[in-house]
Amino acid sequence: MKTVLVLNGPNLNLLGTREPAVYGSETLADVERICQEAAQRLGLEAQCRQTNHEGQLIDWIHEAGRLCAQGEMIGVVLNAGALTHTSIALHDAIKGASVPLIEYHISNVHAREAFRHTSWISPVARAVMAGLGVKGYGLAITALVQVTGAASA
Ligand code: CA2
Repeated sequence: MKTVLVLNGPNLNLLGTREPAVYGSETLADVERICQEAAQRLGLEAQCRQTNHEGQLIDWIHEAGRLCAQGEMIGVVLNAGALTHTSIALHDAIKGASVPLIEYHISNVHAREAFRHTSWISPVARAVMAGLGVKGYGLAITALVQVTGAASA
């Protein structure tokens, strides 16, 4: 069975503990359940990981590039948190790994502060989705299958 990698960056381990008006009351564990269910419906296995460290995200993206090249993984759903708005290193990693990637944000970043309107991920993402809450992770997995033409196996 092919896999899909779901990566969450800095502070997303705090989901459900603060700022419910912005991010909802669901936790990271709920996100992982949503991803597993969506992947299962599509004949995939979801691997969900969270880190507060930029370098760890970069290492995982490199690994995903190798697994995609081997046909074992269909791509990545990435919520890079605030690194979205700052990290040229993540931009370079995604470009270098040639990995199909959907950029996802729980909140509608374009309806928030101006500094959240810029993304270093968007230019190297296959698609960008935002503002659909935690259920959006499942929609992003479905979108990744559609844009990559990945058949379930
Ligand atoms: O909307 C999103 O998913 C974001 O990627 C979340 C990031 C933010 O910096 C981006 O602009 C948009 C922040 C993640 C922090 O998550 C928290 C969740 C609950 C409590 C505190 C932080």
